[in-house]
Amino acid sequence: MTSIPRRGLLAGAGSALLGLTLAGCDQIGRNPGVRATLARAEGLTMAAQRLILPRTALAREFTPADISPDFRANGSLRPAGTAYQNLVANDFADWRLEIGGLVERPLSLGLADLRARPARTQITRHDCVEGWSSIGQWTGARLSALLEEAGLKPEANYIVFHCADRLDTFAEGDRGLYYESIDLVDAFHEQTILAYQMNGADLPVKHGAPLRLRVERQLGYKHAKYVMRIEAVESFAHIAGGQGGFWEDRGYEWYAGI
Ligand SMILES: Nc1nc2c(c(=O)[nH]1)N[C@H]1C(S)=C(S)[C@@H](COP(=O)(O)O)O[C@H]1N2
Ligand SMILES: [Mo]
Repeated sequence: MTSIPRRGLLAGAGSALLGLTLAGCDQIGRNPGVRATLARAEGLTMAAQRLILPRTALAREFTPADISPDFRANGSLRPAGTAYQNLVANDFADWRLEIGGLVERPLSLGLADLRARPARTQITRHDCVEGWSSIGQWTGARLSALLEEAGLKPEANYIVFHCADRLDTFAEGDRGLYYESIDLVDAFHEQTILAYQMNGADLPVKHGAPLRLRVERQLGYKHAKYVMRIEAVESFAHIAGGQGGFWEDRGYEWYAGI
């Protein structure tokens, strides 16, 4: 097995051969959770490492002229139940995002708190497995900064997004609720944000208000809308159907790279 030092790989082969941005390298190099993931990957062959590192490359970004005049909405268009309707009625002033699980400092953040955190704006193409694409501009809090603030414990391998909507009204308990999960490579990706704005305005209800995930290197179903709670976990085997997401529990791939 050929294995090469992580630093050399990130600084040398990483940026030169794989086109990583320096910012992306720094981000990943600084984070303890990602360092741990990469440390585990040190035992992998160079071929296997090359499969992991290109995932830090950026998804294509577009110009304002490319924005779709009518971005499609899909899946849940408005969560049912009075709890969510009350949040909408009050312009989400009472809404809070909980960040917990395997973290040192659990967080509870309102929209004003999120707007005060490090942000990113990007114009990207959303690709749904059903065969349509739309281009939109998203502004949101960088997930990496929030996870650094909360402090991931070393055992954390995945970030789970728990949503407000029950997409399957026949499934029992948490099996009917929408949820998603990503690994730490995607969680610390430069373009992975929790968007509170779309095309320069507050995120509309049909697109996931008040907060939705943008994980630009993956297909549409990974982009959880109506995010209420974020949980760092070692494994997602104990959640709902155990496959890491609402659609994954129904046969979709967990890693939906594009
Ligand atoms: N909470 C939640 N998130 C979700 C869905 C959903 O039904 N509920 N649908 C997914 C699918 S399949 C797609 S294509 C996108 C659609 O996002 P949009 O409505 O903003 O186009 O959201 C994804 N995230
Ligand atoms: Mo989708």
